[in-house]
Amino acid sequence: MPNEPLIDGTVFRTHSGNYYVQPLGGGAEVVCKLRGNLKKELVFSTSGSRPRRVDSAKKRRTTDPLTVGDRVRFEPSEAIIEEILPRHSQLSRHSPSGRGQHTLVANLDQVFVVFAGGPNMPDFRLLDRFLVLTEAAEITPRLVLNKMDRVTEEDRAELEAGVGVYEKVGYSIFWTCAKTGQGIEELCAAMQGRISAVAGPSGVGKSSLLNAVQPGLSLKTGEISNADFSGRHTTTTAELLPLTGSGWVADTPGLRQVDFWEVEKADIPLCFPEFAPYLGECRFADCRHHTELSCAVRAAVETGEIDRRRYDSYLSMS
Ligand SMILES: Nc1nc2c(ncn2[C@@H]2O[C@H](COP(=O)(O)OP(=O)(O)OP(=O)(O)O)[C@@H](O)[C@H]2O)c(=O)[nH]1
Ligand SMILES: [Mg+2]
Ligand SMILES: [Zn+2]
Repeated sequence: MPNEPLIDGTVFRTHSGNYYVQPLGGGAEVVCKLRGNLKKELVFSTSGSRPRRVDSAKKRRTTDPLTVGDRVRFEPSEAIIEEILPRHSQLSRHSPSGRGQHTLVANLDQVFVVFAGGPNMPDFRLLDRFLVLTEAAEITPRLVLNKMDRVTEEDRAELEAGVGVYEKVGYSIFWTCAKTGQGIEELCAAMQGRISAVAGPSGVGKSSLLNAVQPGLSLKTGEISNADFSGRHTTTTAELLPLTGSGWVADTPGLRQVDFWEVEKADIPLCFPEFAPYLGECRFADCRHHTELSCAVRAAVETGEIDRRRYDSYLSMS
């Protein structure tokens, strides 16, 4: 029986059964343990109004009872977590054992998908995958074009046109340079009061950006972290880093597209926001928007309302 009122907090680090909790009302962090029987009864409640894809995601087995970003209630005198509050989102990848899912960060409000603007043109198809995977987890993606100092004059117009497509879709865009500080203030402001993560290919400057956003973090940069192209998963869990003012951010070096859960094919059209006005307008209710007759999505591609390259990305993953 708890002998003091429970306190709400956010788990920001986990380490061998210890959960570092920041009380919501402020004050010093508390290192908690999880009440033993909580481990077994972990079912995150669903609101009922959530789209189907969330419910199917929730049914999947989790290998970790509690992860960074989780909101908990703990009993302060004994530092025991008594309750875990429902998650509103979770960013997951296959568990290291290959069975079930491993949640990297819970309750993310947004993911900054980082790509390098130069010296090479970003791989827009890979970018689309990151966006779809973030959308599928119902987390707001934001797009960061880093290394703007490496963009050559002759590539600039093409880059701006390519990125303009995403702006038109409605994504917010950040043009940054971790070296010169370009765009860092805007990034800082967008992270205030929220739980964020950075994701993207290796070497694009995710850790460098966070070091610029929050001086003093001293995140390792330069070499490829978790050089792990053999297909083996590292067991490193993300940690939430506190931001000056308010908010948290997770640097997720191991996060690559292959680490994400497969998105169910039927959900992929929902992960392209610019398709939304046309879904339901197709002749066939089960239209996959490939070669079906009277497809409203394809018609919108023909008229240019949907960008053809984005549609090609859709075809490649659906
Ligand atoms: N010119 C230039 N170099 C940058 C910029 N941002 C980062 N870099 C360099 O790019 C390299 C990779 O940066 P990291 O921050 O380690 O990249 P990362 O995305 O965290 O990579 P992983 O942790 O492997 O996923 C480092 O040598 C950085 O110094 C930038 O805006 N401009
Ligand atoms: Mg890094
Ligand atoms: Zn269709």
